[in-house]
Amino acid sequence: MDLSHFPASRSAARFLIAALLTAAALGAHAQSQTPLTQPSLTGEIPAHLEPTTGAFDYLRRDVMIAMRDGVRLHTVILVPKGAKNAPMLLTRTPYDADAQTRHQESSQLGPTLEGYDNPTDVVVADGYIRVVQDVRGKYGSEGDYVMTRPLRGPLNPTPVDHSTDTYDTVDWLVRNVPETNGKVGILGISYDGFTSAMALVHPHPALKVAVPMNPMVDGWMGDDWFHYGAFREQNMPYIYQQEAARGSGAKWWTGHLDDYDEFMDAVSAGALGHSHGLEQVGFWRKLVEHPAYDEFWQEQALDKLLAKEPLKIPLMLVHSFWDQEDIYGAPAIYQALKPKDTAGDKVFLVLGPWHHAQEIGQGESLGDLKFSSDTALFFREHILRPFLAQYLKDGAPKADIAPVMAFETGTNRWQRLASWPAGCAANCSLAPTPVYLASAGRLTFSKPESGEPEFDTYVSDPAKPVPFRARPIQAIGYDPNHTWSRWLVDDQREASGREDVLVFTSEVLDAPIKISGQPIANLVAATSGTDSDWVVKLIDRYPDQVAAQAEMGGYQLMVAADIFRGRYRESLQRPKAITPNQPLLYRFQLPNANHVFLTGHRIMVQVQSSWFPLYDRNPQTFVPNIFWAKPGDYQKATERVYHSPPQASFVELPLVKGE
Ligand code: PG9
Repeated sequence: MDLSHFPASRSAARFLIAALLTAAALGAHAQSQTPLTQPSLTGEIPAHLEPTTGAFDYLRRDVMIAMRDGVRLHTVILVPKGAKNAPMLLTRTPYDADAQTRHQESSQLGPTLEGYDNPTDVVVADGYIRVVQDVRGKYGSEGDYVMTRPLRGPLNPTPVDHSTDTYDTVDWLVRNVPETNGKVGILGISYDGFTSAMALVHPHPALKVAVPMNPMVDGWMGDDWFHYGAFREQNMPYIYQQEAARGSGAKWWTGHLDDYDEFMDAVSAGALGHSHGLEQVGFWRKLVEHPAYDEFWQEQALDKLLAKEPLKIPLMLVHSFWDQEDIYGAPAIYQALKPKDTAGDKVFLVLGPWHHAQEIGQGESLGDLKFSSDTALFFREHILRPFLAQYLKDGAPKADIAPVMAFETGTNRWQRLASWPAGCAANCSLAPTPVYLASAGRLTFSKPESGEPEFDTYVSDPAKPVPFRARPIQAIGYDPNHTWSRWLVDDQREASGREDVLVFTSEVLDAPIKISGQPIANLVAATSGTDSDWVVKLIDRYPDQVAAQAEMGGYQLMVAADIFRGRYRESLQRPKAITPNQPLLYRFQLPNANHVFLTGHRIMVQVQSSWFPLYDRNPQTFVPNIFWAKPGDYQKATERVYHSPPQASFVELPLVKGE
């Protein structure tokens, strides 16, 4: 044996040799005593590994917090090391609190949080204690999961909802996190924006501020599930994955590259769901039972519910103009709550040029659109950060932000506004102004005249629905190779070349035109069928050549667009067959815009009858429930869009005058 590596001193070497000899003797003895057996080999993975986190700049605590009904919710608390009197920022999520607090395995809080839902720079810079909780029934939390669980009441007979769970959580946090100053803010995006808004109902006294970003508010009117009754069938995998398992185990399967083919082959959304066993999932059964705007939807529309509650804590609603998922929610809550804010110090609104959730990422561009600066960084640094600090950090100054901070697209500048819609800070007014669809593809500010052709026509064929974007159409996804997030800014040029899309274009503008608020589609249309969808798209048509950005030459940018299911023309609650070939008025609001059509641009309106496969196909034959339409129900229809003096179709623009 080479002892050269052992202790240098002689006595130590002697001691070591003696010890080795003794051990060998003992080993020989043991061998002679015991019968021959297999050598034992124990598992090497410890029952529990205690991470050594001495180098970390934060402490992590995983706790189970008991709610009033005894159900315990898994909650991750990340405390910056050395924190004292620090405020807490809470998010309540169905998307895995563990994953949201382990985006990267890092010893630093920033990279750990970087990702969904976390305005990381604000959290880190201002030393917040970050708290992320699994909602009941998902991931580490106990209890039953219900999709966007309604408030206690007719739809929820249990004693618990997101408002009570927030209350109980906040109560526990202020008693059990020694590093806190006792002030809690809640924020989150989308679903987590919904849970943040739910926290406004009977808030705990320690809850000082809420920031619902891109919240899901009314699943039927214009957020995730339907838009005016047209079903967003590309969300079916989401429903499956969200409810087929408590964790992330369930994956939707497909046999197609192109979602267009997948949904065409299935025929109806109901049939596709059935082929995937989706009826095992509770929320899917509710969806297919409630295709109309009945009590089920009305009684969980959060804007309507919040309108009935006292306004107790300040909130900032964050909205994205090109939100591909929840384009309805934030402005709807704003409209519901603003009248209650008599002192003007509680309801704040931010409107940015973003896709869903882009405000926590890069905000210099969206698709081909460029905004001249990082608008998302500006939001976080100059709007969100001081706003949160004002209510949560001891001694922080009042934030220097206006009640409405709105980015003006086209000119690319932030505006400070007193309310929404307002158009400008002073000396201007909003004048709802119709821009008329006219014959020969014209769009004019003057009413159509008699003697012109009375309508334009096209054939809507459910066998060839208009794709909502260029094929092959990806499934919804958020990886870097997914472009779903930016589809609302896709160039509409391809659609405008189709026989089944009507296009109306203004003259080249010789002065800028500014709109601020919700344009309203006012379509006088007839169908040869007994049901029909109507899609109206308000578009900024760029000049044929754009000097500063060549790829924008002739670009057709949607500024506001939506779909309306014709059967709900008279009542959103009770669908009715359409009388064939009769010109009828379809009037519906488009999403909010704060946009300048610049000199040299044109205003364009496109009309079509499908937006597939984001929205399910209307069979164009009236059936009681489109989820269960049969192949034979899908029929071609001849559509007419009228532009005669007594039957003028137009888009009412929220025009800003006199700025
Ligand atoms: N838009 C997603 C969603 C919200 C609420 C319900 C269902 C889906 C989300 O991003 O969370």
